Amino acid sequence: MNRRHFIATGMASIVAPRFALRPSKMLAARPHPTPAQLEWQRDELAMFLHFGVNTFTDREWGDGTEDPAIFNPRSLDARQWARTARVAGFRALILTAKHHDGFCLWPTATTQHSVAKSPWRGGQGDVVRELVDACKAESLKVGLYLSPWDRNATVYGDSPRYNDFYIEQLTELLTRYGNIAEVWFDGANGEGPNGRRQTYDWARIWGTVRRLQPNAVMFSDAGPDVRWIGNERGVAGDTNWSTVDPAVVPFPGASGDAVMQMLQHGDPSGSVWRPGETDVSIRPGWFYHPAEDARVKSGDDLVGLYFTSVGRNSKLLLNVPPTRDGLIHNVDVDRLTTMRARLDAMLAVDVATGAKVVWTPRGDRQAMLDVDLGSAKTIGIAGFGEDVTQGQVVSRYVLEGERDGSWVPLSEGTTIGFRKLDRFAPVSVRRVRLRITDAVDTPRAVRLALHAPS
Ligand code: FUL
Repeated sequence: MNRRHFIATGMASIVAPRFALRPSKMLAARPHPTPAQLEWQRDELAMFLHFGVNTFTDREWGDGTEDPAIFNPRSLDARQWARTARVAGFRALILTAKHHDGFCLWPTATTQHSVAKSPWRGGQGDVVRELVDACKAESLKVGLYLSPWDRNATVYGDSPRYNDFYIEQLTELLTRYGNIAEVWFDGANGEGPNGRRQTYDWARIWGTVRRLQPNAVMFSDAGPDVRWIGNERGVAGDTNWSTVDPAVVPFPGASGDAVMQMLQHGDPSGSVWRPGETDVSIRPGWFYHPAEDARVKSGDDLVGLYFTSVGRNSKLLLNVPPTRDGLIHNVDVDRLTTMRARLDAMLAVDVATGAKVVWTPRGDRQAMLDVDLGSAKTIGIAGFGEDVTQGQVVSRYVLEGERDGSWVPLSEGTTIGFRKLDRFAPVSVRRVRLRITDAVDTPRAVRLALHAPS
């Protein structure tokens, strides 16, 4: 099932609330998404592409001393990346335009450590341009990762000078290539070649992105638009609020238990809307290593990641690193195809379509959604969604099915947010009900979808 289908069927099956909700409650301004944040979440899946000199040195972190001549992806075909992504249901590609080694995949005026000094396309190549063109052809959005940590730049650690250098790189990327949907700021911040540490001017960096690409979302531990989910295993918090207290994670790379808690779970009383993005690699490493061809995650593993990210009010940013030839490896393509086929088989049919659905508010913090399927149906997966345009409020719920005249629990949980997916033991039921048993504000009608067991 794709996102539009979920929303369309879920919304269609909801009958108008039995009681009008009090307008004063509904207008209380809880934090809620900007149009760009909402679109980012609706997209559900983005593909991450870690590619650069590390692809050729077989390393995960380059030290900036690489000879640009090693970068020579003879068969590079960004269209193959984009096609693979689109067919598997991804809506955006995010490329490491520069990783920690400082090697730039576009011909920048800021450093010699770039594709312009490589034999690839006779030194005339531009991976960012090829990515942008391929995404346009396949109707995908483009995102760029520009590592703040730069192990090649001699000015790194001379904070004002490196901040100028970094802003110049950012400006090139944000003015030469049309619309950029997401700018990705990594939290890794080590020492530079001169042993000095850099103090980043985040206010200036974020301000530059806002000015040059006002519709882009910015990712980092500290947002400002979307936050890291706190691990690289592909697992969002089972309790996952899209609101955070910004003071707890003041800058990218901040550490400590409170930071990790905030990234993983958010905060129901947080003042800022900053939903979590879940990044994980299809392989053990972020970059391509031939030795990992036999360790690519299976289609079922990827389905599992979808449930622990998209299915927990997050977004999945799945890394699929191109090979030294500049292509996504066949094994990875195969696993993505399997993932898409399984997800479609599981979620494409909503047995609650056309069901009689009644939403009944119960006081200020509770509500009930009654669903009559008309006849007994076997279900094993449920999807829920709040109208997050008004904020996220549900903090506890239970889904029940009627069996022999009594209600039995099928699944229960805490937060719902934009989308929550639950899997449970298959059961044949005609009636189900979703009881919202607690919320941080008056809940609005929740979307519901029901699916056969996988
Ligand atoms: C980390 C980096 O150090 C890794 O190399 C990778 O880019 C990952 C997505 O973020 O912080």
